[in-house]
Amino acid sequence: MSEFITIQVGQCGNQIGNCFWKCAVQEYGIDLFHYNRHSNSQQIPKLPGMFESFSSFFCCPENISCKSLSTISDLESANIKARALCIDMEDSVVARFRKGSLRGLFNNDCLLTNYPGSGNNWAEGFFSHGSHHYEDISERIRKAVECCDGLHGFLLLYSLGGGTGSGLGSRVLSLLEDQYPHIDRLVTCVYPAGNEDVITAPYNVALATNELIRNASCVFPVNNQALTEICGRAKLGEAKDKTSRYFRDVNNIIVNMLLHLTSGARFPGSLNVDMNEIATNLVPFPGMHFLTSSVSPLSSITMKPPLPGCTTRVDDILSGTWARTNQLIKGDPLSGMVLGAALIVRGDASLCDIRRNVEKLKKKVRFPSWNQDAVKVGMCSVAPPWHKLSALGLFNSSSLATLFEETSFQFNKLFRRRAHIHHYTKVDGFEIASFFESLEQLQDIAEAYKGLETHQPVIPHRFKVL
Ligand SMILES: Nc1nc2c(ncn2[C@@H]2O[C@H](COP(=O)(O)OP(=O)(O)OP(=O)(O)O)[C@@H](O)[C@H]2O)c(=O)[nH]1
Ligand SMILES: [Mg+2]
Repeated sequence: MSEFITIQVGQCGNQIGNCFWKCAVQEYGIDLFHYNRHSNSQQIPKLPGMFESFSSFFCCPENISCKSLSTISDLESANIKARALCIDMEDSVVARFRKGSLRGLFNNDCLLTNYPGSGNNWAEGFFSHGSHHYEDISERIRKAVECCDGLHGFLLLYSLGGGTGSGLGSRVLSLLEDQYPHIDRLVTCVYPAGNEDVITAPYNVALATNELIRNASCVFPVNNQALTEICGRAKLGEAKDKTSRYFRDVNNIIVNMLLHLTSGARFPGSLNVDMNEIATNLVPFPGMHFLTSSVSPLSSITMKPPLPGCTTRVDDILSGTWARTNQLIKGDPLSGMVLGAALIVRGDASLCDIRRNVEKLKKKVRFPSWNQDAVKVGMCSVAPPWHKLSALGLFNSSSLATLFEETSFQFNKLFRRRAHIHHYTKVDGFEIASFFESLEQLQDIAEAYKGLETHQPVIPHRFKVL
């Protein structure tokens, strides 16, 4: 069974992580809301084949029958631990793992905090905290890796707009590339909405994107603006502000995508897609490994029974994966050239249903001339809790060029005036050349994606495998 170690960095990374562990536990039918067995609790049904995969996310002592686990206190008594590393350079968010309802899943080796954050400065995160904690982080990762029998990948969670997630997260990513080059590094990163209060976000985003191009195996970018709009459409959270309720709702969407993404590696299925098949099929050129994602139906993001009236029609659910409105990053992947696509279906659908919808999708997509058949299909038999069927769409599309162009544009607005750069250049280890390099890298990848539109991909020298 494939195992994953989740590494969550900074406020955003740990808030997504908080949501991730709650949903992951519930996905295995563990009652999150009742500490002890409770006769009236609305139990999530346990499905056949579910528990064989418990060790994908959790480190279980030998001789534990996972089938007998029903509540959080059962997990505690069985000494089950999350395969996780929660890092932040302040304490408030990680404290929830120490004190919250899931505290039994995290021991001290999982939790690393400091004071007082990275002040929205990538260089502080990457160099100051990154250098100070390098050995410690490396040692904690080594211990987590040692607890695995079949480690498939690291799931990294962080935002790109702040300092700790983007800077220290990038440093952890480069450490992993260095020390575990053959293990997948799958990064889910949050691009800011554009109307946020982190003035230096364009620098942090550009510097961190440069590292993502160089060191990640696959990146699943999400964008707070797209997520907010999805919440509105799914009739979640009225709150428009950055309240904890708002973040809980948007984070649920990201987590649902991640659970879906890893479902084929965790649960049985008639046509299972392992994670490495996704990268092999969807990433034809090194560096161009940014995949847009979409979840359908939107009701599956809530971890609650669907509201009456929600669609259960297979065709509606599958076509939802390529609807512009369901994308976790702003934009329409079908508006560009699609290098590769994947449809990962969970639950009750036949191969015939899926083939019919793949044909529909193919009619809407422009594929490159050298790969007209680039849709990978996965079928996993375990649907998300409360649902009979759900689907995840992944696209490697040239439409992402706009994300990189927009990032360069925002970066240049500040950099043209050299605004705020002294905060970065005063950090030991940071050189102004990193700004130029990041900008060049962003422009290169935008060009490479745009080149696909004209069927003449211009793959920059540094993306090439030599
Ligand atoms: N989706 C989502 N975005 C978040 C969340 N928390 C913060 N953000 C976004 O993340 C960016 C700010 O980054 P943070 O994660 O708060 O910063 P940090 O990594 O802790 O870094 P410093 O606080 O600068 O040390 C902004 O774009 C926020 O909108 C969250 O829980 N979910
Ligand atoms: Mg912070």
